Amino acid sequence: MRISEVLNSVTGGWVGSEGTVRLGVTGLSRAGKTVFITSLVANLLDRGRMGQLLGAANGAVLAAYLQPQPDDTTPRFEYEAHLAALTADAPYWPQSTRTVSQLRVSLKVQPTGLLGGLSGPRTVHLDIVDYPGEWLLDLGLLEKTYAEWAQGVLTSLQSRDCAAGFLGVVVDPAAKYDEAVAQDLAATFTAYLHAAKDAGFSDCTPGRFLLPGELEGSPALTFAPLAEPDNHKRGSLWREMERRYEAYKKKVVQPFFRDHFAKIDRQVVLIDALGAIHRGPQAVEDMRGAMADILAAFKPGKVGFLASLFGVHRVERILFAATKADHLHHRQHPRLTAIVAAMLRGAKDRADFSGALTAAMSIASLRATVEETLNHEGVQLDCVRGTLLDSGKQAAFYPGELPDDPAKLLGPARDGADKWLGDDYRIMSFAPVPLVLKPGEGPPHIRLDKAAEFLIGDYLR
Ligand SMILES: Nc1nc2c(ncn2[C@@H]2O[C@H](COP(=O)(O)OP(=O)(O)OP(=O)(O)O)[C@@H](O)[C@H]2O)c(=O)[nH]1
Ligand SMILES: [Mg+2]
Repeated sequence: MRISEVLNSVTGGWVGSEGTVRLGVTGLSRAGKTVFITSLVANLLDRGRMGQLLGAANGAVLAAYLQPQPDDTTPRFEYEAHLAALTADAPYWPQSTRTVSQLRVSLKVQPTGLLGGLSGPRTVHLDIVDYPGEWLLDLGLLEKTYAEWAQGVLTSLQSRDCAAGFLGVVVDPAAKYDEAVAQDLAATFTAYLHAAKDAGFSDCTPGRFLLPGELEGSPALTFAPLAEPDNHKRGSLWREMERRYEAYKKKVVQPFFRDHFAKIDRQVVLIDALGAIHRGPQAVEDMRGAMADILAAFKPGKVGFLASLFGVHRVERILFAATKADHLHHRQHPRLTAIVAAMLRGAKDRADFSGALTAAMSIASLRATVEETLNHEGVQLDCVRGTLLDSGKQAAFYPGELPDDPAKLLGPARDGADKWLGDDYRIMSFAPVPLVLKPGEGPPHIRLDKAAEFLIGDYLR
């Protein structure tokens, strides 16, 4: 541990007039992490649209600026490139990102309140860490042996159509290890994981099989679950698979937890709830499962276990934010939030969670639509209008009416329905709009300021 980390753990992040808060930003792929961080940072640098972030609204935040990040070996979040994409004359959404990255924003804060005036300004370093939600799901592997993991996976595969290819590969786990067989098994297992993810399943471990990055083809990513044979002698296929599974835990999962997860103070989990609602009840139910799995990573008991391994400290606040709320007229936002809040409650029950402060919200990191009410055959429809991503044409769009009572969606999802009764929920892909920003204004958003207030507001007063 470096001296600064020791000091941080003793002082809660404050050393003299400087403090550090680490904000983890995660979510499954395409949830909206990159757009969230880019817009958050732009709106912290220019705070004209951050009225709900108290420290920005009351002037306690005197200045904000980008600084070199503290971790020399973590890639920097490519803020400038992503912002350039979103603010180009013909704006476009940033590229998909595949690894962990980090950015430091430093804020100069003059504390307000009774005693605030007595102390001088202090500096809050906000270290934002972007990492794929898929990596969090690997946490469970640390507690499981290869035999336990393999048995769990093989059991869940039995009922999944997309597993037919992998289950069709017949090998004798007790046979002598053969690299060609190992590679074939790993390839068909990886193909299964991709198919399972596309079908909306969330329990797709090992997460790095889906996002291998520079580890592609390495032995730590060339294994698959095998039934435990009575006899697994040295040199058997089973033994080699076990060894690679342990290498995956040690060389891939542990470093992620030690270097990134272990240091997070505040966490936002972004979820594309509208996308899941559009895909149907099974996707919604699966999202609830994924939220429970993600929340389980922050369970006090689990954190205790990890702390004994890596010195993990407790995450104090977790926000579950439904992204892309600009696809809905604001009249429906409370309903979207209620659905996410109900999913969060379900996830909390399943994760047996009582730890950090949690909240649910609907946000749009970058607003790409305007609202419009149309009269359709005598009925008023609350629509959103934007530029369609495919055709570049302007269109007004009515996504359908979310129910008042979240149980009307979550009930059928839990009961295994395969489509919604009655209403259908549609979704459109909108392109970002060309922006004309006044001095001091960040990009337009919906409730990004409220999200920031929940996550870091207490540091900025
Ligand atoms: N309308 C709208 N679309 C959004 C918003 N945020 C994200 N999107 C859409 O969601 C897509 C994914 O957003 P990203 O921020 O790249 O998502 P990510 O989680 O970083 O995705 P990966 O890097 O692939 O894991 C974007 O390309 C947009 O199409 C938003 O605030 N409004
Ligand atoms: Mg990204």
